[in-house]
Amino acid sequence: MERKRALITGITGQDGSYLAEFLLEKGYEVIGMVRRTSTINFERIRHIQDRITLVQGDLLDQSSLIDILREHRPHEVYNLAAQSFVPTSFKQPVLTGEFTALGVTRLLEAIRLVDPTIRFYQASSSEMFGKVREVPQNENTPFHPRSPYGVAKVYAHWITVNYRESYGMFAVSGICFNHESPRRGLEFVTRKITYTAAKIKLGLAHELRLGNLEARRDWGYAPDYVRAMWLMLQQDEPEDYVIATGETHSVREFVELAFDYLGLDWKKYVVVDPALYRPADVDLLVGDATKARTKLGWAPSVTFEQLVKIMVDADLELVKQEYGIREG
Ligand code: NDP
Ligand code: GDR
Repeated sequence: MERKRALITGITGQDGSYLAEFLLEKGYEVIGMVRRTSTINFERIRHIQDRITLVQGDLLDQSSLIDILREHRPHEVYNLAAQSFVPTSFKQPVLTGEFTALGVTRLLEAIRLVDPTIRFYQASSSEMFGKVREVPQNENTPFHPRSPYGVAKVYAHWITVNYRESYGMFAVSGICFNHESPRRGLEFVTRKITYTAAKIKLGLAHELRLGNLEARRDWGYAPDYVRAMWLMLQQDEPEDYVIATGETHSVREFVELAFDYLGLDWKKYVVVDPALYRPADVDLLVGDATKARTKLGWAPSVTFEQLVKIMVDADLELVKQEYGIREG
């Protein structure tokens, strides 16, 4: 039987790297789309680089997408590429729209033109829910995004639905709530907390500057979420799914747990910096993943407490390596 081929955009990101590992284990041939950069940024995929094919392309460039699909003929496309950092979307709203919203139309158009039987996954986001309309949020909760990023994701979500309904394409969205790991970018709040707390523990930093401590998120473990992405593309019918743990915690709780685990009193180190507040924030996210549990048989495997510990442990090791600190 022909080996299945998958194209992953955003393979250099947190989710892209875990998804690539997951698909390799399933026996897939994995093609990863990367942008041309003057410095190589393959840290997250270096360990699997000899088992995947990397091709240059950009969501801003339509013909690069068409060429990649023509040449590699994937059976599945996972669109994980995006300008994914919410604060940057306030500073670069137009560029965020180009990547995160219109980029999806470019990719869907490329699929429609080259081979409309390709199965397509869109990385939708709980940021689309934004302002609280109901709790918990499920597939039918109305959207009210609170950032240019959230607005761009709503566009991307609906264009995916539209290509499914207009052209009968197998195009689905996973509405994923926040998911974290030791590979999370350092600017996102969880990783900023665990990395800085590890440095404080080792005497290499003395404060942690944060913005809104009261924001509440439904935080899961990234490897669990990439499994859900794959499951969505293996179904008979293309449908959208919420992926979440169903638990919500504040930024403050994350901080407390991480510092407690290291035996530190967080109040001595955390400084609230108004400059880190967003023009508009999302106050409360908690997802209802009943549909994914029932139809996909999906469930998260890591609790909030375990997630914090996994990330703190990994950052302690990393900081020791970075600073050449030996045990003992
Ligand atoms: P990351 O920020 O870690 O990775 C984003 C990826 O997109 C990187 O590989 C980046 O490449 C790539 N990229 C950005 N712009 C372009 C472009 N114009 N053309 C090609 N590639 C581009 O994100 P995550 O892995 O955390 O998230 C994956 C996706 O899921 C994103 O779309 C995100 O918005 C969405 N999402 C994430 C959630 C989460 O909690 N992690 C929750 C819900 C949705 P480069 O390395 O070159 O910058
Ligand atoms: P989010 O993640 O915006 O939910 O988007 P982030 O970790 O950036 O923020 C979560 C909450 O923490 C508050 N916060 C801070 N955030 C950051 N980054 N830095 C700080 O210093 C800080 N202090 C407090 C924020 O105000 C916010 O309320 C992530 C991204 O991965 C998106 O791409 C994805 O779609 C959503 O998760 C689901």
